[in-house]
Amino acid sequence: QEPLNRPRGKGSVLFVLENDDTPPLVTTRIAGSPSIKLQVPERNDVALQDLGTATSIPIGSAFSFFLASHRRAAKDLCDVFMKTSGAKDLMEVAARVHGHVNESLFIYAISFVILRKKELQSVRLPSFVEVFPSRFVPQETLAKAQIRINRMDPNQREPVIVEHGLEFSGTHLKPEHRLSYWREDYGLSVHHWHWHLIYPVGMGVDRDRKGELFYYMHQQLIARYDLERLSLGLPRVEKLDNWRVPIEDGYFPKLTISNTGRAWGTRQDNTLPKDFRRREIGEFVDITDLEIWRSRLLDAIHQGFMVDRKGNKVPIRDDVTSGQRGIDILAEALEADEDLSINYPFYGSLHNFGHDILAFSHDPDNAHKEEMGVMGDTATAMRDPVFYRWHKFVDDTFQEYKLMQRPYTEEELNFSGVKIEKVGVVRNDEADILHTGWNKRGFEASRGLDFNGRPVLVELKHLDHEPFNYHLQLNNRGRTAKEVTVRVFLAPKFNARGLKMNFMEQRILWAEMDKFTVSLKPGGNHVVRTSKDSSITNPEELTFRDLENSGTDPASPEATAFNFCGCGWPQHMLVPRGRPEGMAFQLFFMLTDYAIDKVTQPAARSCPNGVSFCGIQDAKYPDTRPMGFPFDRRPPPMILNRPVEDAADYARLDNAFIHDISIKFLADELKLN
Ligand code: CUO
Repeated sequence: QEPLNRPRGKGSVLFVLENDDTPPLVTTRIAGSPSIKLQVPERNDVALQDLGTATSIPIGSAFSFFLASHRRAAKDLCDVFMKTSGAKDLMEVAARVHGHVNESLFIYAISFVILRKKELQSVRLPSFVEVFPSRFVPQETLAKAQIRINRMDPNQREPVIVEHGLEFSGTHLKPEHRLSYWREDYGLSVHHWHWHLIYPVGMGVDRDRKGELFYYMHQQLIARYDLERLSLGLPRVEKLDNWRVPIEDGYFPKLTISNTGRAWGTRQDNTLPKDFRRREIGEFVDITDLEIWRSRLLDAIHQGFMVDRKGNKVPIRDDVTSGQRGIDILAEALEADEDLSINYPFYGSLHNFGHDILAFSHDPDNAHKEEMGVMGDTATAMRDPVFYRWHKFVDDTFQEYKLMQRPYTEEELNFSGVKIEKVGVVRNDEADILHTGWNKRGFEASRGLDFNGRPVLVELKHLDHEPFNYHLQLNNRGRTAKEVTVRVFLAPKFNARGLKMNFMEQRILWAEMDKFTVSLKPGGNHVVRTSKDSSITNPEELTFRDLENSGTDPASPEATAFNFCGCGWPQHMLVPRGRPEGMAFQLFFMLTDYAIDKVTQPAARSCPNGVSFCGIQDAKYPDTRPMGFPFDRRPPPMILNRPVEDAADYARLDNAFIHDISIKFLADELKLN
């Protein structure tokens, strides 16, 4: 297919670039102004030599935020875009640059700038799936659509519909293939791309608790991966901490990088990681470097301090009354952000270079002129099984730090005066049994690729669940109203051997389900909360077709509110799969004092959801407790004078509660309304 640049459909694309061959850009309208269709403007004030290193990444090849040289290129292009004023100026400058820089870099930089410029708040980014359909749908499937179009009656205007899933890239011959539907879920990839877009490294972005959120969001991602593995009867993911032995599982993405058709690198089973020597990219790292950095980071963790560039000892602890928590300092050094790391030359760039070594293990020195594997790109990395093994290692290092922290005291865990009397989970009048099954969602491939100007719809299969409500019976024993934070977590009741887990085994499996604030009047309160409002999830992004079908003006506040916030766990992935016969899970509820949890700050531009994993745009993270509280630390030895053995022992406290549920996988298409 030829990449497309012309808009179709009525009124949905208001700013369009007409001159070249990269995907549809952005849909926008400045509030109140009529729609503007932009022809390529002559902008001689933007010279290509002003773009710095932005032109250094070849067109059609992969762009990796894990490579320092690519981050520099992104910074240079973002600087050019940031200097513009207003949507029209940005679009004109973008049009001038468009076609001269790498496509992925271009979309990254445009998205970066739109998210950060106040005057562009009404600009809508199209769904990433519709910008780069070739990153979500195999080349073969797209080619089939093209063949059908070629044979079709030219007068037929009905869209060609192609399906993708449920086998995804695997055959089910290997155990890891059974999880392909999860790893290759479009929503997870879109979330991960957006998360790294709003919390980038090396871009001079110093957001509140950025390092800590890097730890927490990825910790939760691994926990949820394990929930899915246990649902399928697979053991929990194993960390990749020996980089001198072959990696058992290969990965073959079958996707193309951009719309020019170049394929991602593949990795055979049992590939040995090798030193990274890519002269054309200008980056080199040895496995020995990774080992030295890991050793230095572990020294810091166990000694309780890091060493800054001047040789000063900087203590790292989570108990701080001001300044950064230790986890934040440690994570900036481990991820690593070259601007924010306490000592970049000394602690290196362990996590980023790990991605690179794994992304290039099939052709580390470019002998075969192969592209990087999907581990190199934040929009595709989650597809590869090795991603989870790598991030399990990263998380294990953070957990090593967390275990050095003192346990919370009973006083810190308790919140006297409030009591959880009873909880229940209700779905369609049935209590405490959740249902999962398959669903599908349509995206227009013909926005990002040209199928002779004909509409092509791809239907992507995905896991989903029937929505449900939490019912909480809460008692406020005080005389005045009390504001409380309700924290909800989910974990399997039994481990892979079918045994009940102790506190420490289950501790890192607790997946956050929700966190919200309620005001309790004195006495009894019945609180109902829908799963659709979860603090981790994002509503499904609107597609072009959704907008057209609903008759929504794409520039209307309803449309933009849903769309500038691409970050957030996909709503359809909130509930782990469970088992056909039902699988035992536990919900843990805890009430904490909102007066302590509250962050006082001016109202900010806020996304409707996804706050727990994504924070709030241009504002502080809205919870003062360490992320993951109360499961981020070891338990105290005793609660109410009895030893703590498992999570249920926390529920001895009036403000905590544990509740058993079952998750049933229906293995069928869900009937959702
Ligand atoms: Cu999100 Cu490694 O940080 O992929």
